[in-house]
Amino acid sequence: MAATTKSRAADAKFADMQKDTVEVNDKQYMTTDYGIKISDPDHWLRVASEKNTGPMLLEDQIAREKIMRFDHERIPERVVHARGTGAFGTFRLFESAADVTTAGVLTDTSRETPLFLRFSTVQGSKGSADTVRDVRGFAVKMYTDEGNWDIVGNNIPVFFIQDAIKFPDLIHSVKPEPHNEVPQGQSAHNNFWDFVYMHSESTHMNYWQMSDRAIPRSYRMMQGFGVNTYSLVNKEGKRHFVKFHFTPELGVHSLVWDEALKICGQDPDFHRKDLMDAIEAGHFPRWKFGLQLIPEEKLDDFEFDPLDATKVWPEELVPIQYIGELELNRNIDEFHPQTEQVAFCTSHIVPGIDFSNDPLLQGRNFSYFDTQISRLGPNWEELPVNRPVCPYMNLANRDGPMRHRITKGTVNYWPNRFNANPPAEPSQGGFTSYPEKQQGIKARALSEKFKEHYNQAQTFYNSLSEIEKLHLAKAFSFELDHCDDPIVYKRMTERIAAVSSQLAQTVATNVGGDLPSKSPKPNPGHKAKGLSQLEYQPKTPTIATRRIAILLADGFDFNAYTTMKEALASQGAFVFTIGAARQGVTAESGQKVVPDHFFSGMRSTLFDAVFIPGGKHVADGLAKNGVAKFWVTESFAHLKAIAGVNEAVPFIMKQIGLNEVRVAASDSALEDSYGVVTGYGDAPSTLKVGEVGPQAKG
Ligand code: HDE
Repeated sequence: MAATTKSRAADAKFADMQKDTVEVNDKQYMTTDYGIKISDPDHWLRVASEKNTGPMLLEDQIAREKIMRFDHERIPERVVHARGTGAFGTFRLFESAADVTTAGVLTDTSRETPLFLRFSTVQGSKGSADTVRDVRGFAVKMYTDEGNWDIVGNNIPVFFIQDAIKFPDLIHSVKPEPHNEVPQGQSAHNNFWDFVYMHSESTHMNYWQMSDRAIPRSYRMMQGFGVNTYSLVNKEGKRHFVKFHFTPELGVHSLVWDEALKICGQDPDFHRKDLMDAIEAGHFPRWKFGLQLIPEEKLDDFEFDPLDATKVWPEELVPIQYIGELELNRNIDEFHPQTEQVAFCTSHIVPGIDFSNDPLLQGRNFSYFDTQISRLGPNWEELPVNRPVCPYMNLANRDGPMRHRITKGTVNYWPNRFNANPPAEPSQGGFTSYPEKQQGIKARALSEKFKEHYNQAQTFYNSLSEIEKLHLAKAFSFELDHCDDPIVYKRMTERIAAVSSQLAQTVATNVGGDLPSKSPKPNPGHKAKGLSQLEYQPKTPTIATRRIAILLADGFDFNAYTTMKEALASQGAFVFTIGAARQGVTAESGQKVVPDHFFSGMRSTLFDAVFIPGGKHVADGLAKNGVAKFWVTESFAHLKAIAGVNEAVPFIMKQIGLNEVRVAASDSALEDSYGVVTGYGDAPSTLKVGEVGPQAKG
């Protein structure tokens, strides 16, 4: 019973999927898979001796179907990106890119293209936690009028390796170690850091991965990058190289590490639920879609090779041109046939788009199709979530296990005497490859510029704010502290010095590496645009979909509670009442409120902010409850916004260790107040940023 569907008349994919959708209801009798009605689903057929203790009969075809079906109900999990969640949505184009491509999806501004987007983590298995430190997958399947177009991207714009042949080694090194299958959901172990030390090309990616980008607050608050270089070809046959960008409307936000670690245990499905809840509530997440373009003849004009996936194209040199928008607006109805069976291929492009000689992309183009065959079988593209919305048919691509479609006719080859299923001319929309001139000898080699590995890592690090740098130092230290082989953590601190000797000193001190005396490569201090995530703030700040907790015990101020709750909910915030007991708590004025959760059931880590109304409940309840006190202390430690009125003010101050007015209200008040807002009188109008502490009374 899928209650979360948001139907959109324009969504051709939604209509298409309906053909294979059934509703569970109380009118349809239970049947076997071959259709007979079942009368007793609870007992296996047996020899009913006097006391019904006789043997079970293998003859029971109903029981056998059920058990054997169950025995085979898993498909192999993805070898990487096994843990994920997805949703349907729409792509809209605001500005035609007809000057650079013929692709309808990028030129026809009247279209709405349906899509499916799957987010994922990379390292952990299907049942691992959402908030681990990891790269996030950002895989988009657009069901365009000319066929499916997949952008199989990440939330980080660069990658660990330059050549696809190293991918199995990279993944083996980061996955749980072979002798003990440890650790799950993290790269903090010997093998990973051993491998990346041996690949200085990974350095740039390591910096991104150790930054706050790898612990996002929400899938809705991350960027998406195509990473690899594709081509766009226009109607004159001119080629531009292109990188694809998705920039979230909500800005880029992260958890703090301690919080991320705790959420792994407290709510391993945190990101899944966050996405579904937002879509369910009609707060559809949106990303601006942009292109970075390099004309073919300019490919050699850069000090780096634009086809090297360990490098970004600096925005100062190649600005992003935003031309469209991606919106997620419909939750899935069932996980397995949709999110689990969706399958992406980097090789799935539509006319007007082409590949490049990016050596990582070329390898990926082989790998994805191959892995889908192993995961889902050769007919994987027939599955409802994977099939195109445009007409499709290929006489020769047929048979194989689980073929679903029935193709009528007497021929299964081309050419045939009936001219059945003919190819299309380019003028009729047939795909043609860009006629790139190629000449060379066979060699296992990369271009000269691929050999430079540190410049962009330095620029990335230099461009971070102080707080981001601090987090990065802690992340490197955490990871290397989890390596117990000295050669691994000692060598890695040496490598860190190639980007920043100061950072290397900090990390080496923490983890016991050798203190590098000088950097193997001077850092000239270059900075660039678009690298610090603090640059990505929402245009219009919003609390919509932010989770806000209100703490209550017996004796709270009912008026302050309801006024604040309504004020927050009216702005689209998700407000939760957390109380001493789910039995109910009673206000000073006698009203009873049944909280959504009790203090230990739902921790501060799962919320963005906390409010405490005044009333006797503070002294009589909260101040006597260790978990309630810790709620406030922990919220403060995780940099959450905290608000309180009247009796709650001294209580909050005590838990966070502040007891004096910090600043008067000013532009920088919010920052200087540590995100604590307090007031006396009627909430919420009384709450003032920057008036921290009981002395602010007045
Ligand atoms: Fe993947 N990758 N990858 N990858 N990748 C897979 O395909 C591979 C790479 C990415 O939600 C697999 O369907 C090779 C870069 C995402 O279903 C597999 C190489 C980027 C997803 C595979 C790379 C990615 C995958 C496993 C190096 C960012 C999840 C299951 C040459 C741009 C898609 C599957 C989903 C999944 C191979 C490198 C992103 C094995 C060989 C770079 C988001 O085929």
